[in-house]
Amino acid sequence: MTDARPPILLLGPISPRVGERLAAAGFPTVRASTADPALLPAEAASVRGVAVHGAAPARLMQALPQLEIVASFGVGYDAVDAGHAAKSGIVVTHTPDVLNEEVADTAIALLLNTLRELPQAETWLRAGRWAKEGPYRLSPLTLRGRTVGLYGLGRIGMAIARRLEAFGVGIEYHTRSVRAGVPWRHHPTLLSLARSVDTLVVIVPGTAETRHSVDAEVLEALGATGVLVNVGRGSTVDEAALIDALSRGVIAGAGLDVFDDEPRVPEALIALPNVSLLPHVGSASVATRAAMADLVADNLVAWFDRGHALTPVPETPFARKAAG
Ligand code: A2R
Repeated sequence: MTDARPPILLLGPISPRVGERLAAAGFPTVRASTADPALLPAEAASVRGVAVHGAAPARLMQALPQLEIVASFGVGYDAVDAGHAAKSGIVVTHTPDVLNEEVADTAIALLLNTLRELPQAETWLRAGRWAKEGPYRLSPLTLRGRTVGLYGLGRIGMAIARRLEAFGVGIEYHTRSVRAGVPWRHHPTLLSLARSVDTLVVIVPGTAETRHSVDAEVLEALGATGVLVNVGRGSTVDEAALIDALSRGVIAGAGLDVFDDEPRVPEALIALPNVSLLPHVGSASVATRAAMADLVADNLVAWFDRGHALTPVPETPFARKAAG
């Protein structure tokens, strides 16, 4: 027999579909706009699950005495304190796999936009300049003849690599451990990868280890024709070093979907002509965001109905204790 449906806290700008799915399954929901414990609704005392898009710090978990599960929207969960959750016996879930192909599509689009200046060419047309002034300029950069280094070859990295194979470019990668069953050259360090390729695609999680790992030295190693694409986390790239490298021609260009302090993007980056910038839209289609919302809700339902989350993060591989 399952327990009476416990209240679930919907936190941050989470897809309305999560609340709809939970309500349809009989869970009462309460809302909070931020993780600030002082702003939690009175029902917080009885909340046993949280669905969150964004930050779930330790202080939030501490303010919810009955909390069993934090279901995070998105595959990256760097904003959720999974270490604290693990110590407290709280399971954290995320939404892997359902966004792999969408994010990989975005990565390829951003790579091509950066190299071929397609957004600028469209702006040229829309401004009437094609008719008045003639064709848009030839793009100095091309994907032809490039070797792409993947920094990260997990679920999404593999989906990007499969696409890149079809584009006929060289592929190499850096991860901490060699990935079995792939034909591409592994580099034991990011610097070795950057020295070997001219195009670096970042698709690693935002962790203490990856923080600012794409630094001045790595950018220098990419070289003057080098292009950086980041669809992982903004924290992985040292933004000040990147702006400096782009301004001085140390590398040729960058395509960024993620930033260090979203939604604030440095003016110095926006002012550069050799960048293509997107507002973190990697997984942002109606269909993929719906699949992610469904997985958030399904994790909560599975936890309270069957005692196992569907997609827990590695730090919290818990099963639910029997009630009572
Ligand atoms: O290092 P490994 O062998 O665990 O490979 C993982 C790699 N990775 C790293 N590579 C080098 N240095 C590190 N410190 C490091 N930490 C992790 O990143 C693996 O190849 C890849 C992560 O793959 P998945 O866990 O399957 O993540 P997924 O679903 O591909 O998403 C990647 C990230 C998310 O965490 C969000 O931040 C963003 O993409 O959406």
